[in-house]
Amino acid sequence: MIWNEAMECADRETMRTLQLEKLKKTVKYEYDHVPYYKKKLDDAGVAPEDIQSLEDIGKLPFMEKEDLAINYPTGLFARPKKDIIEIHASSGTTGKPKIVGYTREDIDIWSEILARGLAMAGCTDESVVHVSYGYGLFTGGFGPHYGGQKIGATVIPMSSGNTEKQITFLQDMKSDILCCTPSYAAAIAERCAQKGIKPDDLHLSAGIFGAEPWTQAMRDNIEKGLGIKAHDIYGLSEIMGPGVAVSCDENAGMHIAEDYFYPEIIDVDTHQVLPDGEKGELVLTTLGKQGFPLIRYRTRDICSITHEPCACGRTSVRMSRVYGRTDDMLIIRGVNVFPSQVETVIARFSELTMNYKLYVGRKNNNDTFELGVELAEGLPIDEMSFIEDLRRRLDHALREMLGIGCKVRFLSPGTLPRSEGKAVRVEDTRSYIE
Ligand code: DLL
Repeated sequence: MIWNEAMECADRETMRTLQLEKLKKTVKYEYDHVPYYKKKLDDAGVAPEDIQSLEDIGKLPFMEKEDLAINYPTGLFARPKKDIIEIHASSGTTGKPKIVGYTREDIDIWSEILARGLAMAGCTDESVVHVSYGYGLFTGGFGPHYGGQKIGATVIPMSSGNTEKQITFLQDMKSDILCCTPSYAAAIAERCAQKGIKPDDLHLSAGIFGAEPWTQAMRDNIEKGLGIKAHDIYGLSEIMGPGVAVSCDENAGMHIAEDYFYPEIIDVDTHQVLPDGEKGELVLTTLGKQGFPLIRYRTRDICSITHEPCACGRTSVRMSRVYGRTDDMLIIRGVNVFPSQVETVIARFSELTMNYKLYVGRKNNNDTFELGVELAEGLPIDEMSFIEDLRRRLDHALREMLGIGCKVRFLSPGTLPRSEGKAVRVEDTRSYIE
């Protein structure tokens, strides 16, 4: 079901006209209400009146995580405290969290975009939405909570953790939509399998998974394990939280709620705006957000966008899956490595599970790079030749994908801790050694 046809299926000209109108307002609003932003524009020699077309957005300076840190905790809020009705936060680069504030209008926007996203997963007022993202300062819980309520569904605010209880609720409350991180969905599926609970014993039809990068292979795994259709949901606290973009049944990228968020893809080095289809860093501008608007915010997330209309009927711009973050990118012996590349290789081996961890360190001034990965159940692990052959094939595939070698350690099933929120896939000890 399409929740808001007027916005999700608008023709390009209508959308661009609306976006320009909202962009002009946003720039003027920030200029008038946030002294730091006024100074930033003045220093750049740009005035709000200089924005006469959508392309003029390129004249505006970028906002970055450092701008948030400088203005900690609420220096970038555009509204007085009495108008802010909710606060969330996520961890910041400098150790201080990034604090974000919402007015009532902002919560309405958040509810609206999540209603759109949940509707993409088939949610109606008959649905039971089981939310296993953490509730609290993290935005993962409250976003789908508000969206589900807006649709009129029954929302279960489970929060994360206590997998046994999660499964009991899923079964007894006949939940049909599950919201959590993909790694937690995989952990729930694994636990169900261990308990002999089959997908048909659950009532789930769809899941909305995000907050961390995941591969198509991981998606296949979860869909099979829980007997559902998996949707990808993207967002970040600074911009709103989850719901900035959600994938529909076509599984062909995530529809950005572009009447509220204007996307650009830039080249990380030159900062030039890239055309559709090219991978670069996603830069987002909020359109209409009141409490904490952000203009040209550098997300650090790497993806591409396309304006091609989708087979589902929606015309909204779509972003690809997130391939990684510029700051997640590991530089090992001078080579750029993303954990998602390793995951893609692992997925090709039926002998391996998706439970893995990368260990990066330094020895004798050389980077060390090791992969710990759990083996599937029931393999002839006592046979030397079996393990040797597996190691040889995996070494080769990793080297081909990454361009560098990676030492492999096979782990018994169940060795690595299961994540209930965002999975920690990398342990990089290099900075501590130096
Ligand atoms: O993770 C908001 C969220 C909650 C999104 C629940 C989706 C579902 P933060 O904690 O501020 O907010 O982290 C934002 O998480 O910049 C991305 O690097 C990453 N991220 C979020 N969604 C996805 C996704 C929430 N679908 C950061 N795929 C972002 C890949 C994602 N990475």
